[in-house]
Amino acid sequence: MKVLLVRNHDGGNINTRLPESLKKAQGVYPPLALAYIAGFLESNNVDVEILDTIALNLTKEETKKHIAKANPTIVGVTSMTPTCRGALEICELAKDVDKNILTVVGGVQMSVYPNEMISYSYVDVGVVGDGEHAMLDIVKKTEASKKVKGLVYGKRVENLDDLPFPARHLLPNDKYWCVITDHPFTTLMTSRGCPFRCGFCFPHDKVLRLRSAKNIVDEMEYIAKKYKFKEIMLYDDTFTVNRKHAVSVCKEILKRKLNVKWEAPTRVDRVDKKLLELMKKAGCIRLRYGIESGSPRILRDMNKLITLDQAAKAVKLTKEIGIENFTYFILGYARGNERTMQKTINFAKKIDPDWVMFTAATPLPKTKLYDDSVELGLIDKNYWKDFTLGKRSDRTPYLVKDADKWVSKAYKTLYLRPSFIWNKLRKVNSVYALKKNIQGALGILHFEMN
Ligand code: B12
Repeated sequence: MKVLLVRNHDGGNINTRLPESLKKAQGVYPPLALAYIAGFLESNNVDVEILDTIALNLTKEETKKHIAKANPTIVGVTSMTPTCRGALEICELAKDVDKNILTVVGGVQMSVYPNEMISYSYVDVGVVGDGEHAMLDIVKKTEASKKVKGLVYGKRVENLDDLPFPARHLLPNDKYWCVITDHPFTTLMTSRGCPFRCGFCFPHDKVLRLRSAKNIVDEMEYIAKKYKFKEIMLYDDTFTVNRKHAVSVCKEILKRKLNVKWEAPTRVDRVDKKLLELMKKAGCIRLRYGIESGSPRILRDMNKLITLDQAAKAVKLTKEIGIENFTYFILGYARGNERTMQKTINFAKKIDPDWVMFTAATPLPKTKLYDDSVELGLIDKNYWKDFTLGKRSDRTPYLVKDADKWVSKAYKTLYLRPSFIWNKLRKVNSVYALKKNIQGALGILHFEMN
């Protein structure tokens, strides 16, 4: 019995708000969910393989050949809503290879449109929620010649320490790269879930589940020895959401004198001087902050629960302590206008971030932003359902006129400042870093929203 887990190309993710030129320049990140499921299956003696068609840059034909060669009994594929066409493509290909292959789809999209996804004849099973136990159950039933069909609700992993480490040995680790990290890098999660309710974000899991510091640092130590990654990118929603948790992880790294460089996403209202100093000592080199808007009114609409003052202070403090900052902003939010977009660009300029990402607002399904957009008549209430069912191929509209042009303007304003370019060039310390900087710069100069 062999299980093949696949992460496929977007499959015409027409809703990405990243311009093609920057999409190419930003990098390719590991599919951690599949590595978790694979690790769990392996620890239960299941033969498992991961196929990442994005990292390997495979065509549809090559992917089909790969599936045939792997000769799996089960093909499992991960899906988000905007990338569901790519996931469906894999199920179709698998059935083309051998109609007896059991196709299983999991991932966020299954919590959004479960019935629509399994309405496709080539999708046998849809897993809603955590995939580890669900996939093992499916394997066991299939082994026992029991038929599995339809929706399966994954048993929630309450204690994340019980999970084996993600099976990174099944990933093409060298193929992952990121425009801002050193190479090679990997990703790691210290928690799952997020108690906040930002209006633009899919409220996937409100309950925060934390791993113990020991378990996390065991994983860091293990991968530092085995793979020689130069950076670890934490995939948590907000690493410092629970201050005690962040402190305990840092202290454990320091106690073991582990020399690791890591970066993490967090919130501007969840850092303070002492914590930042400790994180810096423990190897934190970069913090990513979602600031999202320079307009207090839009921040309120977003339910972001931060102030501009907090944002400016957090970025300043992070710089003073010697940790790089990466800030995110959304332009063209519902009820926004030229003034709010200009305010956002001005604010970004004012805080002078080390790295910044601007995206045009995308009303993802089951978000407050989507409900607001429907209410304002900006988007059809069945848009995503119809998208999932393959009934429409137009992208979600910009919620404010010319939001794409504003994104282009914002990137150019921030990245093409002489002081910014000079600062980046000053820090270039390798041919690899120079190449990536040039790639990034070309992404901005050739900017075109697709
Ligand atoms: C890290 C991340 C990324 C990374 C890496 C993505 C990747 N492919 O691994 C990057 C930055 C590249 C990214 C990009 C995008 N992302 Co993203 N991302 C996340 C984030 C923060 C964590 C995902 C993660 O790895 N979680 C850890 C794993 C362990 O959990 P998990 O993914 O939920 O997986 C579990 C279950 O879902 C299930 N499962 C998952 N896959 C499978 C497969 C099978 C077979 C089975 C049985 C089960 C199963 O089992 C897993 C383990 O229990 C989430 C937010 C979040 N906290 O979930 C957003 C999130 C998933 N992203 C989102 C979006 C929209 C995108 C983009 C589409 C945005 C865009 N630019 O268009 C792109 C798509 C790019 C692409 N082609 O992959 C949305 C999805 C919303 C939706 N309705 O689908 C989320 C939920 C953010 C949000 N809250 O709105 N993303």
